[in-house]
Amino acid sequence: SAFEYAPAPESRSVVDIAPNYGLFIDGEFVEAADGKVFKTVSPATEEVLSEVAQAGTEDVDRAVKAARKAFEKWSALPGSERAKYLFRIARIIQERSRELAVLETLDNGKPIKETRDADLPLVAAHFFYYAGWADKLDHAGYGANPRPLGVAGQVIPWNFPLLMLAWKIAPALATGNTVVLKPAETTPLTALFFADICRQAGLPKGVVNILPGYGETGAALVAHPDVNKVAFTGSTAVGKAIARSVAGTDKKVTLELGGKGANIVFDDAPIDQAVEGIVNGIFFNQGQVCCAGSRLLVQESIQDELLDSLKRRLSTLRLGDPLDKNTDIGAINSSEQLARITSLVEQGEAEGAERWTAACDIPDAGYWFAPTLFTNVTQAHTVARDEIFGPVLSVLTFRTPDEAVAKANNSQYGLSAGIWSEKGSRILAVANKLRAGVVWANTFNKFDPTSPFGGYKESGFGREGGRHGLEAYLDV
Ligand code: TXE
Repeated sequence: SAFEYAPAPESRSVVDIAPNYGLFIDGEFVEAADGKVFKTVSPATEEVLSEVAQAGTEDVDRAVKAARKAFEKWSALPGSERAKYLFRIARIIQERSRELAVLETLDNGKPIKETRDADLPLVAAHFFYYAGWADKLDHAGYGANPRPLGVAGQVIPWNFPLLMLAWKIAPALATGNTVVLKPAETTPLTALFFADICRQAGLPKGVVNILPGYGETGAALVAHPDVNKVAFTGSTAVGKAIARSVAGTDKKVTLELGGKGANIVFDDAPIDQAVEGIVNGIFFNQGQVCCAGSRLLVQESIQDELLDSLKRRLSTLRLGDPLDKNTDIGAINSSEQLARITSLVEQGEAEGAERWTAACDIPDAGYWFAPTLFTNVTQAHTVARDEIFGPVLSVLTFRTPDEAVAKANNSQYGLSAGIWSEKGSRILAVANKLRAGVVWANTFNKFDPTSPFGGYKESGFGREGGRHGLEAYLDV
């Protein structure tokens, strides 16, 4: 390789690796220029997991410079060479997936069942998928020389820390860009573990840089004049602020923001299957999912039957220790997020929606919220409009397919929707009228690296995943 090869460090256990990471700049873990650190806690126990260096403006500058320098050589490598690094990273992720799953569950609070069976396999799949593209770009209809944009500044949230990193980093590297990524302040650990994987894979220094920090660090990264591409996943408010901050520049930007997905159940739907889909749609990852099916639209004639089955099913969900393999509902990621959920639920009650909450034992320490339903909900209710980002489902009814479509589309967001019906013709007709980036039929929250993902309206713009995800990182 044209680069200095960084030797692989000894493989270490999570216990050794959780504490006290530095920033990852130019292939090394380093202290912040001003020496600042912050603590990350387990949301399930409130115990401090580790102290992590906190990147300031000077560190952002250092990291962008490293990425810029690395860009010259990285972008000039043949795609087949970049592919080798990505395949190597994908394989190491698979080999170390147990450590990564445990660390993700510790830092985020989500059940180990999910990190093990959903997050980690998807993360590896994403790297394998984009590794496969790296040597085919010249032949994919982009013209003879599709060009990378340069340095990508990427800011990600805490709900799928490692998966959002994969969505951002894999296509950027495949297309020859270099990266400075800021993980969310409550979940920096797996991104830093990933930095170690980059070293283990011998990735050239400076191609990937990881800067833990708060919103100010993200804002400094987005505003840095030598960043060419901004990719953000997070709240709609911050997404709008980022759009404003890059508006006067030549930076390209993709935004993946909030959602209020409608899960539409018709009277001919297989009820048991629909109940599982509704549960998966809103209680997967405690509902902290941008494409969650947080609005249930049920055809009036089956409302009672469906809600009875749903409540019975919710009463069987096990809430508790996220590291227990039998746990269904883990901890809410932070005290701030718990406060946001609690306040929106109180508002729902105050506005007259009817609340039902599954009976379960809530641990003494940590941040928890029991599975909750609202019935008697109208479209004007806050719980039918605002993203709650918690295990809270708002139930509305409809009589005709047109009414279902109108209600589903009556949202500032347009990220996801689901349709449950035995009739293929009905599914296709309704799907075509929904203004949502993804529409699932007789399933929900299914992801695949080959599918583009992104929103309509205030859910953002641009697509990640699939062939479309490459275009966000190329000039053609
Ligand atoms: O988001 P923020 P928060 C929604 C969800 C949730 C709400 C608030 O409804 O309840 O947003 O969550 C970084 N410039 N989603 O406060 O602040 C921040 O450090 C640049 C939906 O956690 O948007 C973190 O890394 N970056 C969502 C990331 O942005 C800034 C996932 C997201 O945090 C910044 C998360 C700034 N000015 C929340 N301010 C989804 N689409 O999946 C903060 N950040």
